[in-house]
Order: sequence, then structure tokens, then C-alpha cells
Amino acid sequence: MSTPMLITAAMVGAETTREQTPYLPITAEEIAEDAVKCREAGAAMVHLHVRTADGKPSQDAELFRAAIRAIRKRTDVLIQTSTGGAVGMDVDERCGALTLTGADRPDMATLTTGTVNFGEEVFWNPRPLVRDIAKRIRAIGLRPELECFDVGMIDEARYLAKEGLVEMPAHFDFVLGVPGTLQARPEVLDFMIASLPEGCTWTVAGVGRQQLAFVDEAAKRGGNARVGLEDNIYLSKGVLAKGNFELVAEAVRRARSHGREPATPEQARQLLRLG
Ligand code: KMH
Ligand code: ZN
Repeated sequence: MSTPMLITAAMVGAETTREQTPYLPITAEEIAEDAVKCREAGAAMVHLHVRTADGKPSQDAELFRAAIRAIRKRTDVLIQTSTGGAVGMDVDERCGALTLTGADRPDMATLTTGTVNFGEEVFWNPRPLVRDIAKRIRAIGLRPELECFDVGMIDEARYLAKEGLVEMPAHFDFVLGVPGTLQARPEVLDFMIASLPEGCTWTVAGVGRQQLAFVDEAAKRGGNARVGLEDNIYLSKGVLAKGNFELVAEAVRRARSHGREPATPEQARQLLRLG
């Protein structure tokens, strides 16, 4: 039997707008509705950002609480909250979801381990800030998904492990294809996989038109994939996905074409070592 493939749905993000696609979920109920369909289609985890009622990116704890409650009322999909937020947010704002405890605590949180150009802007992650966020993630007993936009960020994760801030083996997400950063090419993925510390697991998030093609690349290599409206709004050239669930369904179809079955949330917990 081949290893189950974790499909993560990056449902909302901070950059995608309703002007670009009317199918972007914004309210807690819209997010939960799409999350239920994503789980039914085969996603085991959602990567979550939240928005204010008028669609602006936010990392507000109460908005996260509302979305997490709405999702958990209806489905068992794992919830990974963003600590990246939107460019320009300060660290306390970015870490809003890490103040949630008890039944509202997320299952996992992202940790980006370095700074990159991000389109015309800069996604700032200086080393002290990365360490601050890593400590906050540890303090509430979560494991991070290490978001790496470049191979140097994998090396930085090794330093974080040496400093006792991240436990190895860890789970990484290679985010490839943001304008101004490392682009999504098969040989780049091979180099990133070869650069991982022993025993680590990985997901690849192809941004833009490479998203679905990189589900195939991940499936072939025994890895995992992230799809969703945060990174790509099209199901095929010029055809908008009518929700995150359509991208998940297509990812699952591609995974199966390589003999990979989508992981259940329980299997994803094991893969991600969430205990
Ligand atoms: N929106 C990006 C600037 C994360 O979620 O942790 C950062 C981001 C990463 O989306
Ligand atoms: Zn994100």
C-alpha cells in the first residue's frame, strides 16, 4: 500500500480578493461550508487565514475563533492557522490565533523561516521575529509547519532545531512560485527534498498556474500537496474554481492517478506527528 497523501486546502489567504473570484469564502459560515466540502472531497487539513466582514485580511483572534468553531461544528478536518498573515502586519497581529486555547486551539500553525520578496512587497521574517513566533507556537504546545519559500529557509530550520525551538523531524511546506521568489520547477522540488533534515515530511504548494501540476509532482515523489484559493483561483485555464473544494477534488483525482489515496485527518495526524 502506498503512503496516504495529505491534501491541504489553503482556503482564504490574505491576498486573493472577491474581485478576482466571487468564490472566495470570507465569513466563518462561508469558510465552514467550503471546509466541509473540502473534507468530503479528500482534504485532511485546512490552512486558515481570516478576513474582516468587508474582506480585508486579518489575524484577529476572535475571527479565528469564530471560523474554527464553525468548522469544528461540522467537520473533523485539521486546522492549521497562519502566522504569516499579510505583509506589513506586526508580530502580535500575526500571532492572533496562537492566543486561542482549549477547544478553540488550532491543530497546527505555520512558521516561515526567512524573508522574501512577495510580489511587489516584502514578506519580512527577520531571524529574531522567526524565533519569537517559534517560541509562541511551542508555548501553546503546537508543532509548526515550516513554510519555506527558498532552500535557505530549510537550512534556517536546522538552526532553529539546534536552538531547541523546533523539534525534528518536522513537517515542511515548500511554497514555490510567488512572484519575486523561487519558482515552481521539478528540479527545484528535488533540491528542496534533498535538502531536508533526516526523517522530515513535506508538502508542496505551487502558487498560481503551477498549483495543480505540482500535485502530480508531489504524488510521484511520495510527498503531499497544498491547493486552494490562497494560491490559485483557477481549476483550468480561464475557468474559476467554484470553491476550494473543486481544487481539492482535482488534487485527489491527480493523486489517485499516481496510486495515492488522500489521507484522512487521523492519518494526517500521524504523518504530521501531532500526537
Ligand atoms: N500571506 C503571506 C504574506 C502563512 O500563511 O504563514 C504569508 C503567508 C504565510 O500566507
Ligand atoms: Zn497562508
